[in-house]
Amino acid sequence: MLLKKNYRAWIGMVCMVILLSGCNGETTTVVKQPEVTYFRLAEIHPSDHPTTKADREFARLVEERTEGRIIIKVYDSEQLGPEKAVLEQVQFGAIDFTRLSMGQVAEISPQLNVLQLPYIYRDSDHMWQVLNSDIGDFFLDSIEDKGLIGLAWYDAGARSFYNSVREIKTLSDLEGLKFRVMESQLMVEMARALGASVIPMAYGEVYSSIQTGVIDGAENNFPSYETSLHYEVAKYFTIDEHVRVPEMLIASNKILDRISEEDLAIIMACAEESEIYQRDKWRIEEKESEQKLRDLGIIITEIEDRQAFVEAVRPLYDRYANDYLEMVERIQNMESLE
Ligand code: GTR
Repeated sequence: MLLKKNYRAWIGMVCMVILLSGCNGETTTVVKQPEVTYFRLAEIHPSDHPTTKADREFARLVEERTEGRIIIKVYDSEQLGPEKAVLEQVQFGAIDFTRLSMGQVAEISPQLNVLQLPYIYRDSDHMWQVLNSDIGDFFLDSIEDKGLIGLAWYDAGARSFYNSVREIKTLSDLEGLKFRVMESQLMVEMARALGASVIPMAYGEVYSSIQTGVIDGAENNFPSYETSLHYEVAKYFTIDEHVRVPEMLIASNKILDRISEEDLAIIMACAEESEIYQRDKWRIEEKESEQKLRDLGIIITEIEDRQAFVEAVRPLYDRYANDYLEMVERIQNMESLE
């Protein structure tokens, strides 16, 4: 269809001036107010999370570039529900926009698992090199048959384990500990392959589940660990970086019933701009977050045997990317830009 390619299209006029001639021969000018279309964007993170800031920047750009004709209101902190339910509602069109972890979207579009295989990227620059290539475009467009419009990629750094019990230095330290993972089959199998016990659950339940001892810990990036306050109940953070899960800014294709192709093009351009904004913000705030956590006395441990982690999850490549093994090789061989 439409999408990425069309966004440089001409933007139509906003106001229509209708000249009416009165019976007495005088001319009256009536300015017809443009109609405003309101949309909702669902975000699970709180308002101080770097990704929520990028959602707001996206909404700001859309309002500015459509001269107020389209207003997107950002509902953060899971106000519109957990990610799994939000995804369903976006498919139905009950929610118009969302920013989701690709881990969630991969549950309905399993080809996306290729981009979240454990240790597939060497680092953040490598991941961005892939996301901004034809491979990234292919996967962003690949969710169209699920009623979704992939607008942009956002960064979510690398995910690592944290827990309330002990420092993790080697694979064997994970044994006997129970971790929450995202409601994603790949994430469940990945944590098991590393030797951990696993419970998939919604993000919003993690804090109390650690506090009450239902689980020993979870896994995430520094800004999420910090803004969710999970560090208050799980003070051992291990930098094992087992997976980088890109985030997706998504629209329901039901929005197409309410806006023109020209406005869709504007929205897509704003999404791309917000991607750059988010990536920059992420880079800065991820470091700030790590520093803040260190200052708070969180015990941050580097693993001793990264290669052992890499090898333990290797069998998942065949299970989750069997139809895409050539693409996986292309990804792995892609040079980082910086
Ligand atoms: C965060 C991600 C969220 C959500 C959360 C989780 O890093 O930004 O979209 O997936 O992790 O673990 O549920």
